[in-house]
Amino acid sequence: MRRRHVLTLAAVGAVAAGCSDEDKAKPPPGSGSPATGQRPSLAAGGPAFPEGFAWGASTSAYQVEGAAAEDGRGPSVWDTFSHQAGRTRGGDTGDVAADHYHRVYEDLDLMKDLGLNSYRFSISWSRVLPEGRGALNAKGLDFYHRLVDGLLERKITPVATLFHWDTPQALQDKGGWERRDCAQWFADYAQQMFYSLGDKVSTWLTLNEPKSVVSLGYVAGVHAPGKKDRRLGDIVGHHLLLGHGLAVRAFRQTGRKGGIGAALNLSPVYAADDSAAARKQADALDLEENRRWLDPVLLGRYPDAWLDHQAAEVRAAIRDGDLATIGERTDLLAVQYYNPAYVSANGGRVVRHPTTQASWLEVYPDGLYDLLTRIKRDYGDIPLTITENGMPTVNDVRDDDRIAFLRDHFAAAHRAIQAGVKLQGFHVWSLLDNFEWAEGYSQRWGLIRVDRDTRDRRRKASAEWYRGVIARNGLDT
Ligand code: IFM
Repeated sequence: MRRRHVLTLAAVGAVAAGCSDEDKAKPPPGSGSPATGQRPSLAAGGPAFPEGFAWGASTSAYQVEGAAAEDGRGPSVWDTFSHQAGRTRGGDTGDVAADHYHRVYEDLDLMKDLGLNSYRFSISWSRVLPEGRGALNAKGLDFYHRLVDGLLERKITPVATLFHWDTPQALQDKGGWERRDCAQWFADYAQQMFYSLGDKVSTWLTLNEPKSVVSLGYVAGVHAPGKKDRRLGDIVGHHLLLGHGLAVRAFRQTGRKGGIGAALNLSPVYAADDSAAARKQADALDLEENRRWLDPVLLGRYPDAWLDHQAAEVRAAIRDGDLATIGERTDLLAVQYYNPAYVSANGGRVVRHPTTQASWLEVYPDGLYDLLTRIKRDYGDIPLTITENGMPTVNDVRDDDRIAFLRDHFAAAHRAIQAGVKLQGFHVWSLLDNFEWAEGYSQRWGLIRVDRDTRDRRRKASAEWYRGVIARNGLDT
């Protein structure tokens, strides 16, 4: 059953990736993919998920809200960056995005209609604090009250992310995350949110994908703030983690009920062949992709092998006591999985599976199983929730490729639950077609289609299919 869907998607992706059938059929060497015996039992139709499983969808503020200059919102680094010539495809910006700010009730009804019981969104720091610090902007905060109240009225659990890449420009002008102070500015803002919304929001995520901020914003320079300086990026990475730890501490100090954790994008890393050299490269890449984020947050330390390779400036940025802060106990880990990483003996990346319109998104659902079971094995039984997984499709509303993709990833998640992983939810990226950063509006990641001119919404086939999954709390046959 599962295999049929993988092949459906593979056929779509292979066109994009130029893969041969022969490549597709080959199991990846060293993949660690689960043995056949670990497949889910297909009771009464298809695999059923645990009672109370959170079925959700995710968005982020800059990608959907629009209303960039309304009701006192201050600019963020993404307003600045997207308005610079040549930064985004077609010069697209998030000025209007999916116009969610104005259509929030329509979107809430769409969520209800889908049957979602969880919705993960992010708060625009510069909407609630136009200067990044100081007095709250009441009108900006009101928007989040409307959103959260609307969710609760519809029995949808709000999951709020505090930082999804949109650093207030006013703080960036002072150095932003390059400055250690930014960690405290972030924790102060977080505390204001816990006090303002914490009687209604009980699940908080501190940072979204700090790895992407470093690799795309500071190494490749293709995301805001558009710098190309690895050392600076690694310092920023440390300050982000420090901000996470300080925000967790602030959460505990407020005495608010509920849980808090970080949202990390993680990739299982595989050696592309059986050689010792390839395995060594895979260990090195695993440090960058995974352990450099997981170890400090969950174990309160950086891996020695990672630290050993850091420049003196980066090591100097890591001060006594920082790791204890970063390693503050969290209540959950939000996992974002899109793709595996294969590495050859010479350190080159190898693509083993079909890709999608987003060329970096190599489709390998078993990678999700490997990732989740690895977290359990190496980090213990912290509750996990998947806060992002999905793909862009070029089809309009007949997005059968997205259905196949999601079905295979849900099945992998289910196998992980059967293997004992404490997985509590799955949030599809994304609820709506939205502003895909440097790719602008050229990629459509939503369950709901958003017309580029009118912003009218239309449910895609995947939305209808997802509604069925949620209703039966499990997959179909
Ligand atoms: O759109 C992004 C999101 O903002 C962060 N994670 C990956 C998604 C797809 O690229």
